[in-house]
Amino acid sequence: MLALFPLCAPHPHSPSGERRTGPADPRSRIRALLGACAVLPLLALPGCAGAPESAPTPTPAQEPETGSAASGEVRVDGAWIPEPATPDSTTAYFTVTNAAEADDALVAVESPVSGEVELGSTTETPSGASQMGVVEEIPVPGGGSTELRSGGFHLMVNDLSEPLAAGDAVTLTLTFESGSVLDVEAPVLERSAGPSSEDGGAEDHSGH
Ligand SMILES: [Cu+2]
Repeated sequence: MLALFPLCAPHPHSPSGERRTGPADPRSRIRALLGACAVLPLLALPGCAGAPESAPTPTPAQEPETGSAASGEVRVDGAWIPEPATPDSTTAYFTVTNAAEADDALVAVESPVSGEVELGSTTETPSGASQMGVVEEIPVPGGGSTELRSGGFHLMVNDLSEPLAAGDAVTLTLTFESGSVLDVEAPVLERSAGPSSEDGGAEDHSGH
């Protein structure tokens, strides 16, 4: 074994890939085999080391892709729509930020896929039950922000003109009291994949 050991290192005179054409010498054959053994793991290593960077490994903790838009002092981030649980309606969630000093409010929303978008609010009654209703406006304080989420303010996207599925995107046109109007592209995500609710999902609005 000791006599063969030096042969394990790549042989300077026979680089890998070179094929010997001379008479079959059992020792050179052994050398070629051992050379291949020694070189192959070295070649494999860079591939292994590079794998974590190049391979797209989905991490569950990663926030999904959501929509953003800005107009004047108002901006919208984290816009998404849960995949509809019923064929004709769903909800929409996002966060509105108001950089102006004066208070503002979201007063109207339209979408090409919806016959009617309503502004909704879910509140908790003194007895602890949650109660949903339509509101005239969703206030956004000056220098502050308002999060539309499951269990709070939200949009009800009613009368869907086409079936929506995860992977689609919906344009929402938001009109504010200040006069700002902005279009935000809200992706449709699986209900459990949404970012803006504590339980990681969307509530059922079929009771509206
Ligand atoms: Cu609602």
